Amino acid sequence: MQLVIGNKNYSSWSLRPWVLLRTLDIPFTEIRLSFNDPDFKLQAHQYSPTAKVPVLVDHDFAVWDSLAIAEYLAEHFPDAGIWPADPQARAMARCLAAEMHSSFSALRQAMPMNVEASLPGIGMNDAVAKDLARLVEAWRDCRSRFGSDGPFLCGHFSAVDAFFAPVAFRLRTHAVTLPDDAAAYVDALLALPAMQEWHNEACAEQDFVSCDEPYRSADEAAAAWA
Ligand SMILES: N[C@@H](CCC(=O)N[C@@H](CS)C(=O)NCC(=O)O)C(=O)O
Repeated sequence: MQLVIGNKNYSSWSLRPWVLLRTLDIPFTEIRLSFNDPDFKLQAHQYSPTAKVPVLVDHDFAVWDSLAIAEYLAEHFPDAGIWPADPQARAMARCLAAEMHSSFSALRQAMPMNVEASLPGIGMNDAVAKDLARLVEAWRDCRSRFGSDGPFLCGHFSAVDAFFAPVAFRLRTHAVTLPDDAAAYVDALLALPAMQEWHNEACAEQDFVSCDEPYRSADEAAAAWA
């Protein structure tokens, strides 16, 4: 299996299946495309009809949406723990992954993933605060009902945590202050070996994408990366 991804510094959608595969030890080959490459669209279109990343390629079959990738993996690796075993925990995990997939637009827009950057205080506004309040409530609710066996939303790491992995980087980059329980969950995500691997590779990329860097010039980013 191959996973086609974008820049590790910026591609929040790519991180979800990548951290899921890595953390659950499912072997795959990574194909990284650069958003800076003038041929990005052409290259991505070779794998997906949407010309977007991520794409999971299984022989000649493409799955081009992160939620569909999680479900495809769950069907092909039923013992890998992609979703929690308990039916109610599984249903809640799916609700939260779907909510992350379709909501939190203020947070996504104002605090985009930029792994290597430090932008404390930038991006906060009323709509973001509302998204954050919902995140804290959702995490607390899931952990209190299903999280007793470990630090993740349903105890053990599963797909729902992979869906919130980009949020952990966003919150760290923007130095968002959280209640203790939410901060502990973010710390657990950031401490995953796969997250540390992604972080190190993102910092090593040095592939500045100007439209994703509204607060810095290319020179400032180059200096930060040096
Ligand atoms: N629904 C898709 C969204 C994929 C998506 O928007 N990917 C972005 C990268 S993070 C992309 O490929 N952008 C490049 C473009 O639109 O040209 C998923 O869940 O995988």
